[in-house]
Amino acid sequence: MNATRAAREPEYTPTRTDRLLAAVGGLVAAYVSLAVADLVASRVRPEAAPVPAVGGAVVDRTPAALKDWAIRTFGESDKAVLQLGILVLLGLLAAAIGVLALRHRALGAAAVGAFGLLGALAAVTRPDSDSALDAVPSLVGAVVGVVLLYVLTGRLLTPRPGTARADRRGFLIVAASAGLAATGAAALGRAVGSPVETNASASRAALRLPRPASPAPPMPAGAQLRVPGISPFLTPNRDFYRVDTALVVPKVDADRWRLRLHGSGVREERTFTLRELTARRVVERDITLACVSNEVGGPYVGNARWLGIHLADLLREAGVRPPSEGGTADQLVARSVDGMTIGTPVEEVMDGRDALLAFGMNGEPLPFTHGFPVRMIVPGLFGYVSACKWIESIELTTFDAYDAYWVPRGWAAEAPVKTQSRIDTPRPLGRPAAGTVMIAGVAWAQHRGITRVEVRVDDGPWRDARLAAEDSRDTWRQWAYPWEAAPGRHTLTVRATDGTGATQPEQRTDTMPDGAQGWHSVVVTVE
Ligand SMILES: Nc1nc2c(c(=O)[nH]1)N[C@H]1C(S)=C(S)[C@@H](COP(=O)(O)O)O[C@H]1N2
Ligand SMILES: [Mo]
Repeated sequence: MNATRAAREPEYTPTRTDRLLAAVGGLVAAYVSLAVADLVASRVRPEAAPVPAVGGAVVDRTPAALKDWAIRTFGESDKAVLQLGILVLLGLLAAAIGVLALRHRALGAAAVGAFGLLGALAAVTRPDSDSALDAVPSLVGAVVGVVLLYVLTGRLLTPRPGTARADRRGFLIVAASAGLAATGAAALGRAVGSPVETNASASRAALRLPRPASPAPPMPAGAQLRVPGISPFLTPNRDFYRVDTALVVPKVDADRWRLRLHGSGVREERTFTLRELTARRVVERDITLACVSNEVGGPYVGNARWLGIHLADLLREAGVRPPSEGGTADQLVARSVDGMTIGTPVEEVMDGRDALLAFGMNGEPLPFTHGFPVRMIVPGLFGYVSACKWIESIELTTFDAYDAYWVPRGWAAEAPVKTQSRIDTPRPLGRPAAGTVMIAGVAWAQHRGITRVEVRVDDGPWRDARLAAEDSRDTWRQWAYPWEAAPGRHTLTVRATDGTGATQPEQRTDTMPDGAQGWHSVVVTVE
């Protein structure tokens, strides 16, 4: 191999500076290649860009415990951290490939091509990919990267005329021009906007939410306590937690969106447009949604006013009956446009609770991050077994026949919410002044309701907190307790009792496999 190269290229020994430049060349080739791939993807399908595609493949293969750790450690930045990690790794490899290319030009360029193929492979094997065209962004990027690295390395392997040194100037000119061109093209692409995004945003802006035939029952005046620092009873959309596996938020064009209903017990497969759904009997309900990955005292819970239709009506019309009425399907599997699958018990969906196909959230169409155009919401079940965002199909099947996304990853197939209570104020390690200090927060046990909240200071007796008025048993309930605080360090603990009379157990458990339990406490120093 070396002999052939030596035969074709002049005898020449690269210096350390040349090797450093070669590493830079690898980085530039990778950068330009990714920028080009992103630009192409933004024209067709942003999800098919190489980094989100590879990232998605990594997410799907990440052990559940690691994913749970990532979400606990990085919170809602977990996706950014993952993509940053991929970029850093790619950068290191790209630099190494650049150096390799100096020894073997064709092999280095081929290595860049191999990464392009990896991106293409990841893109077409994503569950939401339905076309081989998803390989195109990575492939186009790869071709550009291969050619660029080959050209750049060529500059370092060619002595500048009349000297014995590499053509570093030529290298720098090519590298800088390619880098600038790619950056310019990417900026232009962003300025023009992606057609995918434009159509989706236009369809969302054009959506007029229907008036509910059954509005949310009037919220009792006392549902919202006036205590500074307590979570507001209704969580504004911008503050509502977000948990999902989507590295690129799906931007669905509502005009082209369809919901497919099929499976066991469905008389005849049906497809609905958004217009058909919003023209049905619309209901509005306040429902609290919680994530199974929420640790005791954690932030992954929110309460919103949802607008949608009763899913059970749609199912009954299609011929579906719950198992208790002899129906054959006990699991409803919702699939999303991004390939998520979420399995929900048919019995719960049809037992009369407000299981919704929702299109409105707090008075506006669902935000893209929360599932536009339509998502599911089922009071009393954790999000991962009920709240499919960007839903595109509903299949009636059985728990025996099908495991939804999180089940083979170690999470329970069925997961009703655990009763939880959280101290919002004072904050952990807070330093309130001595005197009357309001201890306050929220407690939730959706569909069972909260009947009692108790607070304990240090090892003292449990005292009843004042409960805010109940909006519905599907929503969380605020609570407050005026504490006569004496100076010093104190531990404040809370526990709630649900509508069945069960009090939260003291013992803390893991979020895995079906949701954390245990009492929340905070330590404060009264001054
Ligand atoms: N398509 C899709 N839907 C999804 C998820 C997801 O990863 N993809 N995550 C689920 C989980 S785990 C939760 S807790 C809720 C969170 O909904 P939110 O992001 O609107 O709060 O969405 C559920 N629906
Ligand atoms: Mo979740």
